[in-house]
Amino acid sequence: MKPQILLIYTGGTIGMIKDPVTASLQAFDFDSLLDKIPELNLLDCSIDTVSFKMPIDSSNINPSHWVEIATIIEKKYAAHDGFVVLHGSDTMSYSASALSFMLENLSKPVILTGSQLPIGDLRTDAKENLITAIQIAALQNNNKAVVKEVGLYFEYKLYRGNRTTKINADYFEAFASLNFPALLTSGVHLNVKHELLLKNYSQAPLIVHKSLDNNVALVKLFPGITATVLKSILGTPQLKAVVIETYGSGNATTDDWFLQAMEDAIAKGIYIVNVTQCAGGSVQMSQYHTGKLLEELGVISGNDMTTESALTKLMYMLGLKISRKMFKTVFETDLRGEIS
Ligand code: ASN
Repeated sequence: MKPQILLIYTGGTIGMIKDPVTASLQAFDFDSLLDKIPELNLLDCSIDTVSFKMPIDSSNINPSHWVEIATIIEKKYAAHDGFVVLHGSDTMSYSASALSFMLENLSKPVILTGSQLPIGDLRTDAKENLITAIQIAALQNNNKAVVKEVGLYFEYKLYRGNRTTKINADYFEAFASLNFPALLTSGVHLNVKHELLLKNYSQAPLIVHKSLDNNVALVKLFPGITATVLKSILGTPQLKAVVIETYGSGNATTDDWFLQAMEDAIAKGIYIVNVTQCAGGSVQMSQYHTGKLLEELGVISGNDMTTESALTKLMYMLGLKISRKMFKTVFETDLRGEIS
């Protein structure tokens, strides 16, 4: 039997057209999108489609949309062999990361893709991205899915979704996964790096976690950041966790006001996660004195996680209501291939 693939359309440039009056790009309906790619009929799989009622530019994505996508996957899980999520590129890495945590025991592919140019554009990158993403979602070995995780396919490469970051607003090669190699490259053949794929040997059923707590914040350090700015963020009502993008291998200023602000926040019960603002590499707080002080205060290490992954992992873990005693240990544990 041909693999049965579900295409979930959320919006993004891939399905946009130019507004004739304003010349800005706007989402349009999914059926018109499919009409633009008759090649889909040539693929060796059956394709079902479902679309957001109102397709959106991915800058408008929020956790409720992640719940919507995860719920569609949950409802259609038994009847389909793989899922392709068409998504705007701007926040695709956040959505891929969030979905990776929300979908526990995944044993089928969930591949996010989109494009930099609309599908109707003469030079579009949408067709290759979409067609290959569907082929990847349909890949099987002895009737079992080859990919059993949330991936992001863009410009000839499949990445682990929660390792990606959008790095370019113009180039077709819009994503990078600096701390983990591509899972598959597309050339004349699809070259799968089987040894890198998540294995999921357990026969456990899919668990879909839909409770996400977004009482989180992100602070990027820069030389000159003031105590007022930092304290105002840390004083946000209901704030439960903060990702701090530090320098290099997890270093920050050792000024008293900064360390005091960290200590006060932690004493109030706010979790502080340290990720590096470098595009690649890992936090190792014990390497320099300027990181060691943070470690001693109880700051959680984000290791080599992306900011997107750290933020969404926090939302997921806060939603799970993990105990204060266990939170640091669980956060620093690799749950879905997000940490090396
Ligand atoms: N603004 C668009 C989006 O993220 C960008 C894109 O899809 N290339 O929805």
